[in-house]
Amino acid sequence: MTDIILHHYDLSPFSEKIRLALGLKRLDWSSVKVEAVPPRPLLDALTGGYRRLPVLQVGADIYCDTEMILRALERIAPEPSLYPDGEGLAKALSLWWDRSTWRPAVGLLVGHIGEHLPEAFLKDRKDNYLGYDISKPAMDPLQPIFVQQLAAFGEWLTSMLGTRNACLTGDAVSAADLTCYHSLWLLRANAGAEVIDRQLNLSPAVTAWMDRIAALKREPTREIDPQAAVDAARDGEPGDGFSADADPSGLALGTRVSVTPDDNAKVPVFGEIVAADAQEIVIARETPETGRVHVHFPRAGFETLAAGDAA
Ligand SMILES: N[C@@H](CCC(=O)N[C@@H](CS)C(=O)NCC(=O)O)C(=O)O
Repeated sequence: MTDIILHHYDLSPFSEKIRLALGLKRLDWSSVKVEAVPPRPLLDALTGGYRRLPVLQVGADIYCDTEMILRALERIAPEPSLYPDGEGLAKALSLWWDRSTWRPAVGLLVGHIGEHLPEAFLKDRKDNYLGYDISKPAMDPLQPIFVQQLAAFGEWLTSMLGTRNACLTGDAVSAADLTCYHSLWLLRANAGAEVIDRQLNLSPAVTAWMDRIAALKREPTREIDPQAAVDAARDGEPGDGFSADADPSGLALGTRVSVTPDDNAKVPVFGEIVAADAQEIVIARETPETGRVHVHFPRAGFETLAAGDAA
């Protein structure tokens, strides 16, 4: 099989979610380390400008957003499944968690280590990603709110673990476990587990569950540079077998569209639809560096519109 390449950086919690999924499925993978602050010209050439991380690549197929990446990994290696209790609960829980915990988690993180964050990082996150100021002076007055929110959600995790035993949706690890773990991991990795566990009053059930999830992690098989990833795309033939022609809004294959996240980092990616259904859209793009690539996005959390001849 063509190499699985993950574009990521160490302290990216969304990337940690995928590193854990690769571990759960015991897949070998190649790592491309990306700068935490753009520009990232070679990654942009692959994605068409989608600016968030992680991004997964298999040859000339590029997968944006962790929801899409998990779907791709499930296609590559169906067992063990990321959805042992069905997709609906795990996906709904994941979307809620990612969206509800991101601001309090980032805010609390800044409360602990904000003085070490470079000016360029803060400016980029405000202007191009989150749209709000995450500097320490802006976040410090809000610390009580962040603790309140995360502590409330922490109790919900305890409740889920109490009724479902080992994991959040049942006995086996699902995508929901990897998602609900990742923002707590970010906080513990930066501020110390004891500090965070105490501050958020995390129960023994939650901390024991976190230890079980952490044990899944699998290191990459190799590090490669971004140019090697671009070469892999250029040498590859796009197409991973997903070929649906079932866009729920009636967009036809071949239509030129823009695909844009609906929450943050709202950079549109342009291309022609090559496959679509209610869960996934794939658009074709071509650049001299990469050749023809297929870029895959989830539908939930993204907006697709016909783009005419724009961009
Ligand atoms: N919904 C996205 C969110 C990804 C996300 O926000 N990732 C963070 C890093 S953990 C990011 O891209 N931050 C801005 C950046 O690194 O440029 C997903 O599930 O992949």
